[in-house]
Amino acid sequence: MAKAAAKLLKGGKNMYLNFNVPTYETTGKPETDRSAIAFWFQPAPPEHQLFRINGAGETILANGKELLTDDPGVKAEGTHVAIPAIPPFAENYELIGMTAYPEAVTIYQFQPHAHYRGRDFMYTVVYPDGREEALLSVPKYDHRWQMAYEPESPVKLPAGSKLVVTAHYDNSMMHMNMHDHRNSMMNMQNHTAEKEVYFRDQNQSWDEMFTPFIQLSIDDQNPAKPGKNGALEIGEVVGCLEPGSSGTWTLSHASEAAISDTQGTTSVALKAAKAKPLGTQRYPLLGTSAFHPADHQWRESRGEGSAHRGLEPDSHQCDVAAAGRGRVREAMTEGNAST
Ligand SMILES: [Cu+2]
Repeated sequence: MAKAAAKLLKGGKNMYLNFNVPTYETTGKPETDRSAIAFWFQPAPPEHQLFRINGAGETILANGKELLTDDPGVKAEGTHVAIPAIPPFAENYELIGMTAYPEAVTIYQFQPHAHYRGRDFMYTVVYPDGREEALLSVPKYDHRWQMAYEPESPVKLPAGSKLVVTAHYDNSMMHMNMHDHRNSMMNMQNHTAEKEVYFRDQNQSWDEMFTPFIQLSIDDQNPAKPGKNGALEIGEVVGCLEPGSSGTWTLSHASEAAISDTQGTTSVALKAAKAKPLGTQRYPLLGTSAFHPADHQWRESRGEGSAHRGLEPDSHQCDVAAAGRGRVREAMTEGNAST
């Protein structure tokens, strides 16, 4: 870990360690614990404080549809939304998470986290100029190894970047056989492909999680001088989703951007967006490739489902072909907040 950044360990009673490993499931018989822990203390105060966060959890889409923060249900651990259960035998349940970063940050480590059904993870950054870069691909995720991946050198995200993480879950017979979980009767009963798998709040390994963790520091944040300096705002616009050539998407007939204090979406906000008059702005949409808009039947199902975060199709109110009307929130930069 770079010496420029370090964790702050406060004294007092609030610190705890959470062991999240399969062997901590009860087996019904006495077991020996051989956990060990070590700390490396910094000889001098670091330049930056290190935080571990769900790096792409502000907006989450399940199988192409954005989850609203006021959807009914228990919020999945580490997220602001209730994630629908994985159906029995589902082989390719897809979750996409994203977070826009209004401030410049540096990423030191990636820790994709799911449970037994987790199959793969892909971390991608969308830079403010629209360039996309794959940061980490874990094609064969294995819950038994809780890997932390460190890039050769820390990854710098300029203010206005967006982190997009795609994960797939496999609840098929084949996948569950591949992972041999015969260490207890309880495990056998719970690790079967015939079950719906829930994203609970407090959960067990046979439940699921979607927490693409990262360890990051905020570039302008100096532990000696707390406070935000020059952060961008999150902007919200309403307009018509319009496909362009070569896979690009534009929000046309769009409103002026309004400042938003959240990246999540509520059903109330979507309703308000629908009632809002259209404008005359045009915004190129960045980072849409992660959503495979065509794969999510945007064109086929307009008027029924949502293919892009915060976009609620309503073709009657947009006079462009194959368009939907929607609401988009992005970190505003000169590049993507102007016409
Ligand atoms: Cu977990």
